[in-house]
Formats: sequence, C-alpha cells, structure tokens
Amino acid sequence: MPYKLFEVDKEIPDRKKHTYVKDSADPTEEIPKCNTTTIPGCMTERGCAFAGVKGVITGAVKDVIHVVHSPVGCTTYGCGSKRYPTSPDLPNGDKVPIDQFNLKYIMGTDLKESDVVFGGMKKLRQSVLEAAKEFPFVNAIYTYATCTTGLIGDDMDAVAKELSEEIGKDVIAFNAPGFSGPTQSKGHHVGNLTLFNKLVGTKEPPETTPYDINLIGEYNIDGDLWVLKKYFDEIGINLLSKFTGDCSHDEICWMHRAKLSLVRCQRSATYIADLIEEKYGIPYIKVDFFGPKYCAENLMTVAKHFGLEENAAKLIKREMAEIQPKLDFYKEKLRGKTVWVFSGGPKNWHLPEPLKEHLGMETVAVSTMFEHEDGYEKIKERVGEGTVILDDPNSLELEEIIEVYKPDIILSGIKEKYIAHKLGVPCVLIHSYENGPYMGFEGFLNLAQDIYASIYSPVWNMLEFEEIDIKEEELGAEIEGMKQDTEINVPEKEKQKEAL
Ligand code: CFM
Repeated sequence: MPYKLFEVDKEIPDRKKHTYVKDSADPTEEIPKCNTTTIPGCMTERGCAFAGVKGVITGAVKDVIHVVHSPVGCTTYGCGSKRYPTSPDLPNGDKVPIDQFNLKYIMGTDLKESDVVFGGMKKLRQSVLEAAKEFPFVNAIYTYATCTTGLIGDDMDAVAKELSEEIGKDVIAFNAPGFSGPTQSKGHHVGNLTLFNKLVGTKEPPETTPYDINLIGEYNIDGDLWVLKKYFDEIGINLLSKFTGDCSHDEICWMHRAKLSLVRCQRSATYIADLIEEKYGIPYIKVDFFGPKYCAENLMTVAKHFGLEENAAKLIKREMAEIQPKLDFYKEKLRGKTVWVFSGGPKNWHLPEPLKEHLGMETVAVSTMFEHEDGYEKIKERVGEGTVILDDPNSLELEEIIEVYKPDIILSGIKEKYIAHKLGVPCVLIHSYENGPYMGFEGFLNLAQDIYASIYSPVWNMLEFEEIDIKEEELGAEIEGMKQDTEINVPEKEKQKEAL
C-alpha cells in the first residue's frame, strides 16, 4: 500500500495520508497530503509564517534594519536567521559599515499589555524612528506583523507609508502574522508579494548590459551564491539583482530591468518570478545547481540563452576534471550507504539523485516541513522504489524512521541532529551546512567530504548503548508516581492562588 501509518501514530491515524511509500506499480497519482495545518498533538518541526518572511526572504538583505512589531519573544526568535553571509559592498560603491549587519541586528517594538488593549501603532512609529536614528546608513526599514499585532489589527501599512515620507527612505510592512498560514511557506509568499508590489520598478540600475539576470531564490547559504557568481562572471553573465542572498535593497527595486530571471529555490521564490514575467515580460528558467550533473546542465541552459555556451563548456570541462578524482574517492567510500534527507522542501528533490549518481548512496526516506504538491511530485520522480516520502513529520516519527530504516546518515537541520546523535546515527546539516558552500562543483565536493567525515568518524565505534529493559510494571509505577506528584501539586497551587 502506498500510504503508511507509523507505529507511533496509532492514536493519530490522520497521519497516514501524510506518508507515502514510492511504488511504481501504484496506478494512482497519489502523493503525501501536504501544505495543510499540522494535526493537533503532533510535535511538528515547522516554523511560522513570520519566520518565513524574516528568516528566509528578507533577512539576507544587507543594508536594511528589521523592526519586529511584537512582544519581545518574536523579536528574539526573529534574530535567528539562516547562515547567509554578506559582503559589505553596495551597488553605488558605498559599504555597509558593520560587518554581517544582516546577521547581527534586529529591533522590536516590545509590546506590553496596554499596547494590546489600546493599539500598538504609536510604538511602531517610535521604534521605526529610533531604528532610523540608530542606524543612519541603512537604505530601508522593514517592519513585520506578528500574531499579536495581527490580532490587534494595527494598520502597519499606514504607519509605513507615513514614515517613508517622513524619513525619506522606504519603510515596508510585511503582513504575515505567524498564524496566517500552516507553515513558513505562507511567509515566503507574502514576502514575495510585498517586495514586488512595493519595490520592483521603483528604481533604475546605474547601468545595464545585454547579459543581465535576476538570480531569484538564492540566499547565499554559507557562500552558495558566491560560487554561482564566480561561474556566471566567468561565462559572461551579470547578476543585476539577487533575490535575496548578499543583496542590497536597491537591487530589488530594479529587478524589472533584467533580461532573464533564474529561479533557484522554487518553493520560496517562484512567486516573484511569475509576477515579474507577467508585468514586465521577463522570462524565467527554473534551475538546479546541486550536484555536478545538474550544475553542468543548468549552467549550459542559461549560457545558451545568451549565446555563451562556449564559455560554459570550457568552465564545466575544467571544473569536472578538477573534482572527478576526489569524487571517485568519496564514491568508493560511500557506495551503498543509506541516507535520510529531511529539509524544508526543495532540497529533498535536489539531493537524492546527485547522491546516487555521484556518490552511490541510496535514499531510504525523505521528509519535508512545508513542501507543496509540485515539490512532492518532483520528489516522487527523483527517489527510488520503496523510499518513504513524509510530510511534516513529528518527533516520534523521526525516531521511528531511524530505528526502522537504520540510515547510515541523516541530512537534516539542527532540530533533528541531536535526536540522530542520541540514537548513534551521524548527521550533516543541509539547511545551514557544516563546511559549505554545498552548491556547484566544488560545493558538492564539500558535501561529500562532510558526509564521508561524519560516517567514518571513529566516534561512532566508541559509543556504547546500554539496553534499558523497562518492565511494564516499572513503567506503570513511574507513571503512578508522576500522577501523585501532580495531585500533590494541585492543592498547593490552589493554596497559592488563594493567597494571592
Ligand atoms: Fe528554499 Fe532554502 Fe529550501 Fe527555504 Fe528553509 Fe533553507 Fe530549506 Mo532550511 S529557501 S525552501 S525556508 S531551499 S532555510 S536555504 S534549507 S528549510 S529546503
């Protein structure tokens, strides 16, 4: 049967529709149920819609200050960002004076109870003015709605419009309160729409060439974008705008002047490519630079668009010759090793084929936090028979996958890493990377090296797992004890309340 219910999900049978096992004999077009609210009771790994805007789309822009309109918790949470480094250089020759400013600074309105009762717009105004004063070099101020302000109903657009005129810089409001969608994916969408509606077409680039492109949905994780930039520079293609890795505010404003858009992360950023095509007639190509084969094919496709295929051929030949001996070494060591890939979405269809083709590794399971139907179709196409494809896994399922499928390694994020380690399984981070970049020719070699180093680390042979055989009666006694504790504590709490 293509759908599978995990042992741990016996009490929540609704989870069955979210787990599909690839079976080519299955005549249906089925894929896991996805892009819907997490089933109550599941300890999900997902983020919220606000995280989707600030943590993914806008957090990489290097010359803006972010003001989160929230009680302080969301601001602190909003501090955590992807590992997207930036260079200080701006298109007009200026430099951002604080190194990695986008990773280091965030501001918040610090809402209190009275703001919730009487409205928070005054505080937003005050905070934006303070931000402008504190960081005079920024070229724009981005503000964010959160659950609290979404519920109060503060008109952030009105405040932003008024302040843009007052400060003389773009002040933009992103209206994606945490609850506004089932996952961070909703925030990606809102981020795209807001940037398109408010910025694209509002400024002109200092100069243009016939080889200008928008590189969309590339966030420069651990330097990925810089690898691609090096390739495009050599081929003769100019990155007019980057959306949004190592990007400046102004670049977004002149995205309408490119000759072609490339969409790298197709989950988080196809929206803006569609809108730019519709309004300005700029075509776009969906691209994949993970793994040498896809990287070569896609560089060639882009180069052909501009009649620069000779340059691309030269680059591909040289790069392949350089990495091949090392790839052969890793393939020798990693052939037949099994892997479970767990990312937000796209990396689940980017990675299984290159891992198989270039390293001989078998993907036994893939899971995503927020992928949509189109992504699951790509995943289904690119994984082998019997691979488990899982939507929005809960923590207990993660453990069951490890115990049942016994992958040799897990490629995932930080939340899963230590579950894996506790179960004696190595893990390489593929969201923020270990020793990236992981994209392009040399990037794939870095990934191979990290996988090799993790699997072959001597530490796994030093672990000793003690079999703990908990008898049912003992477990019963333990639960009884816990119940008693709660019972004892209840009247205590009541007493405390009365005392108040
Ligand atoms: Fe796109 Fe990304 Fe991803 Fe993503 Fe992400 Fe990411 Fe990811 Mo983590 S933008 S959807 S929201 S490729 S942070 S760099 S790794 S979950 S698969």
